[in-house]
Amino acid sequence: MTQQKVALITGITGQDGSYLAEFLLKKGYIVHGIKRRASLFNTDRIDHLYQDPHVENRNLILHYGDMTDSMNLTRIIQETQPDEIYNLAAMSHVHVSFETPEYVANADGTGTLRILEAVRLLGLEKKTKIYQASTSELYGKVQETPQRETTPFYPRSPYAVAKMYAYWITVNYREAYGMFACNGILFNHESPVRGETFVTRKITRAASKIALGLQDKLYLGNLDAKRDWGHAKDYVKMMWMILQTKEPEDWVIATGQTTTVRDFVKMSFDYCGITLRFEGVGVEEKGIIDAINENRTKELNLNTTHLTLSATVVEVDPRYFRPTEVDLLLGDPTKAEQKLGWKREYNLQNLVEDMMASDLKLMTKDVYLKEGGYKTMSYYE
Ligand code: NDP
Ligand code: GDR
Repeated sequence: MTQQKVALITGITGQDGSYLAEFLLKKGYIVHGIKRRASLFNTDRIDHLYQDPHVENRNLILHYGDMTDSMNLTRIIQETQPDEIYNLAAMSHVHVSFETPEYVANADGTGTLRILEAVRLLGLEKKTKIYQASTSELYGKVQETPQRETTPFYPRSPYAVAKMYAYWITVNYREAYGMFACNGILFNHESPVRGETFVTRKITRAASKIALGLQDKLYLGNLDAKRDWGHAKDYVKMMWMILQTKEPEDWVIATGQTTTVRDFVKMSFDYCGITLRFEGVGVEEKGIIDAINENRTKELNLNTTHLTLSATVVEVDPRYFRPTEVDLLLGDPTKAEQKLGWKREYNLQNLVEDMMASDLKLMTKDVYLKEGGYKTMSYYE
């Protein structure tokens, strides 16, 4: 009988961590995950995978930990003796990283060093393979498009600079100590469980709420930014494939298509039967309702009677502009497709549909609560 493989996922409570945990459990892995202590439950995304700690032979085991605590990380790695580590934990919000630059350097940059060094100190260099969650943000200011493994980096945020350190320390440990350590340079990937403050989820939640009569307007920043958006489900599969190769290498994972934030907004509202026209430039720009497709709104059971033609539902708010922006990301996944046979299941239209269907379902619950006379109450009332 072959022994069950053991994986350790940092950032298991995040978007990618939850999809990856599910994927690895289906493959028969024992999955250990590191979660942070929080004052409220923070395991929503993996609750469906949860196994009662009182039951024996569990395949999913959670450990308290933090990327800023090397003793904790070393102990967990020693106890779990993983065959594969997926280092996904990070403060991953680019805009927030301008507010917390030192913390980001510590958690996202030095945190990666802590993992690599723990594996080395524990003498696990030849056993444990390491996947590092690198990012298309490394390309930052456009040097070349499409961006591929050989494109020079030009990071544009404290987040990207910290991730650049993490990228190179991963390469360095591979070259210096012969470790199987790889970077997946992943372009933006989204899903129904994407964090609510990333632009795609902010848009799909707001479009759903507006169509259901729960919200009037959506405020956004730079509508001209272009991103290469894929589906997280397709991307976590690739993380696993990267660690199954013979030689450790770095890989770009992308769709090869780029779209503006503005077009993502249009596609999301379109899903609800609402056609948007954009008028004005820069901070004056507004998304105005042009037409409502009655058939579509009926089919989706939407309450669009509150929307009038010519109402403004999207406005630009400069508070969401970044001190330095990444204008254009467009990846070239040729290496991954040709050498690993990676194929995506989702295109952008499928991604928008998946996110919108899920958010409409979620927000419909709020409509029922509102209609039932439920009011939000403070704990202290
Ligand atoms: P999320 O923000 O959804 O998840 C991040 C995870 O890291 C959460 O589990 C979070 O815990 C955890 N975390 C944050 N700080 C710490 C810390 N100090 N110690 C321990 N855990 C911590 O990110 P994604 O799932 O979207 O991304 C996964 C990784 O991939 C990240 O490293 C991100 O930078 C990178 N990446 C993401 C891309 C994307 O488009 N999604 C593209 C390219 C790279 P908690 O739940 O408690 O907050
Ligand atoms: P990004 O994702 O910065 O690319 O990082 P995000 O969704 O935050 O922004 C994408 C683009 O949309 C513009 N934008 C807005 N962004 C947010 N969050 N909120 C807004 O209101 C808004 N309006 C416009 C942004 O300026 C930007 O150009 C994500 C994260 O997952 C990183 O961890 C990961 O490394 C990269 O993707 C690849």
